[in-house]
Amino acid sequence: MPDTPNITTVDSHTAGHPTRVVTGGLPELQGETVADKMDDFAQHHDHLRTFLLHEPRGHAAMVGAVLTESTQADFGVFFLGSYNYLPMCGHATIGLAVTLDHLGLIQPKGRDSLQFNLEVPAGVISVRVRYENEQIISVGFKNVAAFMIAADLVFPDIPATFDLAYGGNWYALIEARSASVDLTPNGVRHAMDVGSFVKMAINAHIDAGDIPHMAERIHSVLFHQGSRVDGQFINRQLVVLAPNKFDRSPCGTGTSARLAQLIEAGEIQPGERIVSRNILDVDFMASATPVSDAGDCAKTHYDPVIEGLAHITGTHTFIGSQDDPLADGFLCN
Ligand code: PYC
Repeated sequence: MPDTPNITTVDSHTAGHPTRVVTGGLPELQGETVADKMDDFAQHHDHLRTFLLHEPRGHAAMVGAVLTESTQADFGVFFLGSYNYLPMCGHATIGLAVTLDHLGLIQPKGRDSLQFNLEVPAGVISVRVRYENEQIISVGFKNVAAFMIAADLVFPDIPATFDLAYGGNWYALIEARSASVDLTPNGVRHAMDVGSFVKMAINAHIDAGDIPHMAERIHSVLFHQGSRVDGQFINRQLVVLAPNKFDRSPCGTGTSARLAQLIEAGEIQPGERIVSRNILDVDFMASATPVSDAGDCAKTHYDPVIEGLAHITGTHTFIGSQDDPLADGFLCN
């Protein structure tokens, strides 16, 4: 670890999942777009990702958000995962909005809502923050378009039928009971074992070219269970990202992919507002409508709107020292 300036962050959680927004101390990043800045960070400063997110300063599920300037939107941000970089992250977008408010970078000034645009590596999205008595009561964002790739895929080495969909990240979606996954805190260990095995197996099929229209590897496996209670569609879900990592929140990009799947399966109507619930019983509200002009793309695209809330958990000044043998961080699987 070279000499590290003090890096400051504001930390929050969105329905249980952490977001560490970097507010100062990073080297200047080169590049015109946020995606370029993310590439510059990945090429030249990746040790700062592991410094900030891995143990002993973080953990496998920690997500970082680097706030940048943007030439296309009010703010720019790219997302750091403990293993990778994310083109989009829903729970972290909600965490970022609450952090911008905490820092005074957005202010209600007597209004009951405000809106700003955010450039993320996957595109420009719009974010609406709602207030009551100057306190945030919800953060909604219109995500990048979501779409289905394929339904009802069956491969002999994969223990359940699955669908593939995009919602800002690439997902395999599996009905939880069909894979004997229990969507409760006690079911997490088993879900991570099944999910990480399935992710590896599907990516091997994608690498081998066995799945038409799918060139990208999937990021995550989403286990879901849908029901209607008094007419309200409740989508309970758990997203597995890695063998030691699951999304504690209902997952913004995962919920977006799930909305495309539900509409295409006729289980919900376009525009219908559903509950997307995590295993901790904390909810996002979500809906999606078909995109009026999806260009020449054969798949129907949907504009998802996801709403949730985050809470500030603290602020940090991280100090790196050259004689720390674990300055670059570590993770145990
Ligand atoms: O909320 O989109 C999301 C997300 C992706 C990875 C962790 N959270």
